[in-house]
Amino acid sequence: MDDSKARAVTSLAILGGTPAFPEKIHVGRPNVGNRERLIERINKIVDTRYLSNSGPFEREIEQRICEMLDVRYCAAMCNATVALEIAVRALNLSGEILVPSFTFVATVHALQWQQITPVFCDIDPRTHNLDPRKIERLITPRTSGILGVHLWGRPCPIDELQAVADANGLALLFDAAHAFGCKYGGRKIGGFGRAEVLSFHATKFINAGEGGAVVTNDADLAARLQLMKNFGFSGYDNVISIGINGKMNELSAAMGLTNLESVEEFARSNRENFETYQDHLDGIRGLSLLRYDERNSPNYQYVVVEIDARELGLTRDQLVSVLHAENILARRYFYPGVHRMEPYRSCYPEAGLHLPETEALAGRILVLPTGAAVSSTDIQKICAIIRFAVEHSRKILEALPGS
Ligand code: T4K
Repeated sequence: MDDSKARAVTSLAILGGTPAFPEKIHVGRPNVGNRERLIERINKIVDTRYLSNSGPFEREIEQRICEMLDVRYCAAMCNATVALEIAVRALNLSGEILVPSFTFVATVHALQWQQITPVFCDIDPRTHNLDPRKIERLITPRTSGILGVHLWGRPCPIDELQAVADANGLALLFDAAHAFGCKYGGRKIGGFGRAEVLSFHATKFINAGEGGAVVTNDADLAARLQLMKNFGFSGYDNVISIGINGKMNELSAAMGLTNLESVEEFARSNRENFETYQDHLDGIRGLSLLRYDERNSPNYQYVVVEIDARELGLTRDQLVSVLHAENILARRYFYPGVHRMEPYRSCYPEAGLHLPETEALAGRILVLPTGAAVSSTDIQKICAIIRFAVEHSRKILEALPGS
């Protein structure tokens, strides 16, 4: 793509050219650590025939997470969605919980699944996180908590949210699915609020294939979490509470432990990728790369750009079409906002009226491929395609069917 001047716009795959990448380039390609270490652990699992139910690796990963995040207790679970459900249940929350709509749908499903009404609060367009100035007016006598999401690993305004929670007697908890290893005010994410929920899904910074965890400094809560994730069993034949199957199996724990050993390497390669994007997208008017604050030790798992269609000459969705045709599977996370997905769209048809920033942002955001499996050369090629498409936006629009 260096020969952008000489190239004809019809060489773009969307206009009939050959895709720039023969294989699809994904946003969520998993980071995988040392293969030998993983196989060693898997061999151990097979040798001992201990596959699940408080196995040694599940226990070890809980301990390891506590050490790494400076928290007292960790309950490893099968995924973050179930972990969120168990957390709100163990905290005895009910009625209504304030939550952003600009998040992955699982954050909100976890509440609805527990028959708790999600009350959507708008975000601050600068941070993409809950806007604490908009929280208070949404509190009603039925409100029991606030569920903040550290979106893209950038921490919520935790102090402000905690102040609102304290003033109104609400539980504050966090969906920290994106924020493993990140900090707020010099402290690691994990120890804030009543509890924080981590995801170890394949696409996350640290993955266990599928996995999640609830971390907390509250000993009673931690005991309830351990009970609830294991059907309420307290020893053989002794069920002492409601529970579900939320356990992390040994294969997942083995994968998670192995990947935790590579946390620094993943952070480094994500950061290098981010910097390559930064260098090569620089100066494209109408496209701005979401910045991370180094003081918060970001994990750079998400490379997010915001599109101003008027300046760029292409809408976000037109750019997505250009990229997808080239086999670059950029994603529109978290379009169109949870309030516009079912069942929320039908249950709360008016919600959008109070979410102007969420609605606007959901139309502007694009997430680009990164992770250890995406090379610097790939990224340079992706950026060159974006630049080329933007330079030729008018011709692309003229040539596109229906224009
Ligand atoms: N809270 C927040 C804020 C979250 O973002 C999430 C999950 C959760 C809670 C719930 O956590 P978990 O219950 O999942 O632990 C993906 C992930 O499935 C989801 O975990 C994640 N957020 C969300 C942001 O992204 P999709 O629908 O985009 O998944 P999918 O299958 O399209 O995968 C994304 C890309 O990754 C694909 O283009 C292919 C690639 N990929 C995916 C997998 C699974 C691979 O290359 N290899 C793989 O193994 O939701």
